[in-house]
Amino acid sequence: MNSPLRHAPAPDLLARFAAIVGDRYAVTDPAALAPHLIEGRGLYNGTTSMLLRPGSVAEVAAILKLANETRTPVVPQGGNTGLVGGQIPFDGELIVSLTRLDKIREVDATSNTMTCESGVVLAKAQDAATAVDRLFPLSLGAEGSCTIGGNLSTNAGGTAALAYGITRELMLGVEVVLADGRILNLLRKLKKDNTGYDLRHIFIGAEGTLGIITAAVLKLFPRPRAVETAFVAVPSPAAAVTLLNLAQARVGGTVTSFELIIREVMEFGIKHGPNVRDPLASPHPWYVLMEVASQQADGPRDSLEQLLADGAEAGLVIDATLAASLDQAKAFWHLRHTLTETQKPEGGSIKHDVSVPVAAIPDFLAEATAAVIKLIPGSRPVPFGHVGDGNMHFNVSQPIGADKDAFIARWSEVNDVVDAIVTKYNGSFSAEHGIGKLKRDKLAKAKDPVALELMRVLKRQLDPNGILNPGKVL
Ligand code: FAD
Ligand code: 2HG
Ligand code: ZN
Repeated sequence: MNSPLRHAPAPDLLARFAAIVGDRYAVTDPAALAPHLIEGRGLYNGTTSMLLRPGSVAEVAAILKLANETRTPVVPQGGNTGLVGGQIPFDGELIVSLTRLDKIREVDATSNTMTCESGVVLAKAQDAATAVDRLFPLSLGAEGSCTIGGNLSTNAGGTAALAYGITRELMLGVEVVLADGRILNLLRKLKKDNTGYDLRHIFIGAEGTLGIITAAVLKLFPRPRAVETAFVAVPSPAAAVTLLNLAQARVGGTVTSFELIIREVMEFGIKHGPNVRDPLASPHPWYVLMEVASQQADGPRDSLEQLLADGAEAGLVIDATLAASLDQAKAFWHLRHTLTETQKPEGGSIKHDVSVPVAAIPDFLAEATAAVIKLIPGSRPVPFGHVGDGNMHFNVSQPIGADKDAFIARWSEVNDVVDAIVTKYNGSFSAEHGIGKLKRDKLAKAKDPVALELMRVLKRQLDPNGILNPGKVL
C-alpha cells in the first residue's frame, strides 16, 4: 500500500522542523522510520518525510505553530499499538512522536492523582502508582508499549473498565497543544470544577485530530489487598452473562474483570503462544477469565469459591480453577493477552470491535456467527473480549487453506453483515479501538448526521488548516 508522498515538504522547511528538536531527534533514516510506518497487523504501511521527537511541551508547540503556518500535516504517534491505523501517516505527513515526553511529573498519593506526560508507557504509570501503594487500573495487552497519550487519544477500554471505567473516566486534567501552537492548560486535580464548558473531553478519543496531548492528571485508586483470578469453563455466553450478574451481586469484593473467550481462539493461543498452557484439563466451548479485588486482606476467595460451586449447581459453570499463586494468575492473563498475536499464524483475520447491551450479547454472538459462516462458509468466528462491558472482539479468521488476500478483500462485506446485527441491538461498531482510517467511511454512514456535523464544526474550529492527522476519524 505504499503511495507517493502527497505531502513532501521542501528540504528547507524540513530543516526548520529539524531545528526545533535538534538533528538527532529529526529522523529521516528509512531503517529507523520503518517501525513507525507499519501497524501491528500489517494492514497499513505508511510514508513520511520525517519523524520528529520533541523533548518538551515547548517543542511540540513550536512544531505545531510552524506546521500550521506552513500547512504541513502531522500525525501524532505514541506507542504505535493502535488497531485502526490512526497513528500511521498515509501521504507523507510528518510524524510527531511523543515518546520523549516520558516524565511522571508528580504522584500525589493523598489526592489520589498522578500527573504524567503523554509519552509515559502505560506499564510505567502502573508501576509508579504501585510504588506509592495505589492502583492505576487501566490495563490492556499492549501496556508494555502503548502510551498514556495514545490511551487518552483512543479513549482505551481494556480489561478493568468494568470496575474502574474507560480512560476518559480515569482522567481529571489534561494539557494539550492546539493546532496553532497554543498550549491549553487544563491540568487540574479536581473532581469538581463547574466553570463553564468542560473542554477536556473533546480531546479524549479524538485520535490526534484536534490537538496533541502532552500531559494528563490521572486518577489513582486504593491498591486492593487481595485479588483472586478464576479461569472458568461455561456452557454458553448466556451462562457467562448470568454468572456475571451473580458475581456482581454476591462476591465479597469488586468484579474488576470479566472476559469471555471462545474455545477456538484459546486453541490458537495454546498452539501459537509462547509458554501458553490450557488452564483446565479438558476442552470446553467457552471460558470466562474473571478477577475479583477486595480491600479486605482475607480476600474474596471463599465467596468466589461459593459462587463457582453455586454456578456449577445451576448449570452455569462446567469447570473452574482459581489461581493458586500470582504466577498462575499471570499465566491466565498471559493467555488472554496473547489472543491478538496468536490469531496471526492462522492467516487473515477480519476484526470487529463492537458493543451491544450486555443482555444482548448471547443473541448477538449467535446471530453474527451464523451470518458470517453463511456469507463465507468455512470462515472461523473467534469472538473474545470484555463481555462485562458488552464489548466483544468478534474477529473472524479465514477458512483453513484459503487465500489470505482474497479473504481480507471481503473485510467490508463481512463488517456490513456483523454491523447490521450490532445496529439491530442498538450497539456500536467501534467500542474501544476508535475510528482512525479503518472505520472512517463507516462513521460517515452510521453516525447521527447532526452529531457528525457538530464534529466537523469542532474540527474546522480547532484545526482550520486541517494539519492534525488528516484523513482520520472524519
Ligand atoms: P498510537 O497507536 O501511537 O496512536 C493511537 C492514536 O492516538 C492515533 O490516532 C494517534 O495519532 C493518536 N495519538 C497518540 N498519542 C497522541 C497524543 N499524545 N496526542 C494526540 N494524539 C495522540 N485498546 C483498547 O481500547 N483496549 C484493549 O484491551 C486493547 N488491547 C490491545 C492489545 C494489543 C495486543 C494491541 C496491539 C492493542 C490493543 N489495544 C487495545 C489498542 C491500543 O493499544 C490502544 O488503542 C492504545 O491506547 C494506543 O496507544 P499508543 O500509545 O500505542 O497509541
Ligand atoms: C483486546 O481486548 C484488544 O485484547 C485487542 O482490544 C482485540 O485483537 C483484537 O481484536
Ligand atoms: Zn479489547
